[in-house]
Amino acid sequence: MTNNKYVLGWIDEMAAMTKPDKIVWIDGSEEQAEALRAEACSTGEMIKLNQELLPNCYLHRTAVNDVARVEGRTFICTSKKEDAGNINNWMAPEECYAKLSKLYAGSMKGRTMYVIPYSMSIVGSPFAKYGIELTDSIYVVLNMLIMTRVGLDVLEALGESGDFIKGLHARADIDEENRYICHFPEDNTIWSVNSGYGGNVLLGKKCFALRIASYLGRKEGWMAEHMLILGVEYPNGDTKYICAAFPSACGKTNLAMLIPPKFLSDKGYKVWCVGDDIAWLRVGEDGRLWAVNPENGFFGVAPGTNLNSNPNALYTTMKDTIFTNVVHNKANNTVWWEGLDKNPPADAIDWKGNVWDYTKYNKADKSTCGAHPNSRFTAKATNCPCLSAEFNNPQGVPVSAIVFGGRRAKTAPLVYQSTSWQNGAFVGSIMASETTAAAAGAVGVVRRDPMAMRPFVGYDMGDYWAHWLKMGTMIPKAPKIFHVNWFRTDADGNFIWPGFGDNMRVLLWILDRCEGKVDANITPIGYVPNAEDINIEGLDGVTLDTIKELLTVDTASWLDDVQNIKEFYAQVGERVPQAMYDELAALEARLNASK
Ligand code: OXD
Ligand code: MN
Repeated sequence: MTNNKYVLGWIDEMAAMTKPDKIVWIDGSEEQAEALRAEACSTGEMIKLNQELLPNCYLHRTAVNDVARVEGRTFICTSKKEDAGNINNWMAPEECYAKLSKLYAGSMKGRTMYVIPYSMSIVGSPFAKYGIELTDSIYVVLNMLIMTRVGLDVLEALGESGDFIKGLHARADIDEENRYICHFPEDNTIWSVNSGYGGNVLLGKKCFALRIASYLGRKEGWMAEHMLILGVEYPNGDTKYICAAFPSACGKTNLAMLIPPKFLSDKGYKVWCVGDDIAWLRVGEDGRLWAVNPENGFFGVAPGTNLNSNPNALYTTMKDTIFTNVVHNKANNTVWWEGLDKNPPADAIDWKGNVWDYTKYNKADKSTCGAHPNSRFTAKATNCPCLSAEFNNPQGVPVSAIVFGGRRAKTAPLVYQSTSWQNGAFVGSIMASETTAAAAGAVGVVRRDPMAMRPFVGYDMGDYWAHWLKMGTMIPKAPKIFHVNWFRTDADGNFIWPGFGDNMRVLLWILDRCEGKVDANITPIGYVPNAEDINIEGLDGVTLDTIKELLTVDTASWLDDVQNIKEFYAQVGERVPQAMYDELAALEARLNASK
């Protein structure tokens, strides 16, 4: 397959440790993929679904103890602890290699090691980075075939170079006590063991495209961010691009595939999805910031996806999709999940593989769900009805606006604009979400999740902020930076803003600001719209007064937040850039002055 001595030497070394019976190279062909699907079905690893209703779709169940990313068992292994920082778990590289080598030893005996050459972004693009994942799981191979660009052209593009990310994954015993997701950014290496869950084992995604890539981006002068990318097409055919970062459960996939309200689509407005999870950003020769989605598919959360919340996602999953941990509807051999529709199947198997009685389902008790709350679909980007025509453009798309967002019941207004790149980076650094009454635990507890990257920065968080500040000096025509909050509630805890497709109204204000087409009010936190400038045409129950309420800046709750931010900055530690402290002090002073 290749004569690359770095590739071959490394595979020999890993095989000597894990001792597979066989080594199989994945070539990206449909014939090989089909043979692997058949093999996975013959062993029960996957179930072939109704091929008339869901062509080329399969169902997989993970082990019951293995259903999500495990932040507590995720490590950044830099030689110096302080380079991993206080927010990450750290282990010394030699200690980690030694510990995990024992877990890998002989773990592939009786099994096959698959060699997956893959590219994040289009092979040959200035953004592209190559990886090879070694795994003993067919499920991983089939997911990687959807999520990344796999094939022999990657080996050709790599040539004789040793510049690739070495990923090793072994299922081992799926033992949660010995589950490790470890990153060695100084060695371009990822080791994952004892898991079979996507976020821990599809090494191109969080491990490479965020943790290792953020480290490389700092070294090489670019950025790897936990951001969706969407294009807003105007009736005259112009398209403007927005990147947006939200913590989990804040609707990133929904925003990326938004359907505009009817009065806007009637006029010719459209939204195009470039990506729903990860953006790689580089400064272009024209001085603008350009973005690609390095992935080739969507690994989306199934529950809650339906014809109202996200029809585009639902259509995307109707062929060529692997469903993980959803309900199996035995009557017609299809799938179901909570929030899909109001017709739970009567003859059903739950995500654990047990008979599921939907009449026992109680919304407040997650253990009665048929689908795991983090059940997923792995679906091809090219099956998405609103996929951008620029998705495969190796140069990416020019970014007009960066949007941060969180789930805040009171503090953050519907939208505000930062006053500069530095102030925008500060707004990103203080991003947060609050727990709601819907989740177990205290209401209103704030979790700070800077740039939605808390679990994904492959080095010290303070250094990451410094990199953001430095990038600002390298982009002559930098995007404007905004913050949105779709989740403000009234006195009874009801959401005030309708969200979903109506978020388009806010995106249009954001893009108007980028073009200098609309004025705004300066407040202590930044620029807030004039209520009249958020278009409420056709919105039921939302008046100008509602918008005014959504745009208020409550000084007292912001001053409380400032105290919480100070605690968080102290936790991030010594490497928080002085500029961030200056921004924080200036914010506090402006809030006090406005009392
Ligand atoms: C996540 C995901 O956990 O995208 O952020 O799966
Ligand atoms: Mn994500």
